[in-house]
Amino acid sequence: SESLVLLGQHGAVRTLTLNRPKALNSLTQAMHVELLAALQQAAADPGVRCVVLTGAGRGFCAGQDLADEGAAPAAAGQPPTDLSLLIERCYKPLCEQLRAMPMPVVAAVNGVAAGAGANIALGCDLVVATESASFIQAFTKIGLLPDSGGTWLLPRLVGRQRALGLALLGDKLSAAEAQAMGLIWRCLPDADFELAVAETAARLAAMPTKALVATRQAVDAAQHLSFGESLALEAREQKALGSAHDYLEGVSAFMAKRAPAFTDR
Ligand code: T3D
Repeated sequence: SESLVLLGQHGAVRTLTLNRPKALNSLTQAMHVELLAALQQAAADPGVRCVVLTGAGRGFCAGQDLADEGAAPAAAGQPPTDLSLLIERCYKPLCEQLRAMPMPVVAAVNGVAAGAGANIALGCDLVVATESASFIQAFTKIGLLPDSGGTWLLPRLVGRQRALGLALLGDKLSAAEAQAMGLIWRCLPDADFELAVAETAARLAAMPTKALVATRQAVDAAQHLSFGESLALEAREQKALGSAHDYLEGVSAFMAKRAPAFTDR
């Protein structure tokens, strides 16, 4: 049977494509298994310096497949469905793996991103979306709260009021609106979306990977640190980066007015 997550490699860029287009790439347990394995494989591969997550067909990801085993609500008289099992088994490992990747992760949102699909995208390092894409915090429409990190990510990305506006009302947000409110990095024209994604990913892959990952980690850690503690964390990280090969390469290239060739990972 065909893979539920397609793997592509161009240079040091690994592309993972969610591949259940007929159901807008909504997530089944089988898909979770493949996606987590693909992320772990990319993390362990020294030839991968940037990961792109995208979707096949007209959608990015419509969140949990509501018909899949473990998600469908129990009929009256049946034992209740325990959604925390799916979260523990599937969503928590996925969301944690995404934030722990030892290289930058770009969400290339090619179409609608709904429910967990939206928040998985927002948990990536850079979110770019094609102009016909959209974001929907669909959870409350079916009686749930935003998961996959939504309650953590949304207020940090756009502030409490907009987070609640998005989460409570569950309206469809266009990619242009998402960019305007700072929910995503860029909304890009449909015509050259793939090319623009490839260029951004290739740029990230050519950059000093350890510095990029340390930057993400320090920005996230700062959410619960004082200013002084962040200064101390920056000093610790800078000490490590300053003794790595990529710093020597970066400064040498700058002095020699040539392009750097970063290799640390
Ligand atoms: O398990 C837990 O731990 C709980 C976890 C929850 C996390 C969540 O993600 S909850 C939120 C789940 N997602 C949703 O509620 C979104 C449901 N989908 C939609 O609202 C709409 O599909 C969209 C707004 C995303 C797109 O609308 P549209 O009109 O462009 O497409 P469509 O016709 O609705 O969907 C196309 C097909 O995909 C359709 O199948 P069909 O009729 O052609 O055979 C539709 O049923 C299927 N599909 C879309 N989303 C899901 C889905 N099938 C199963 N689960 C889905 N989430």
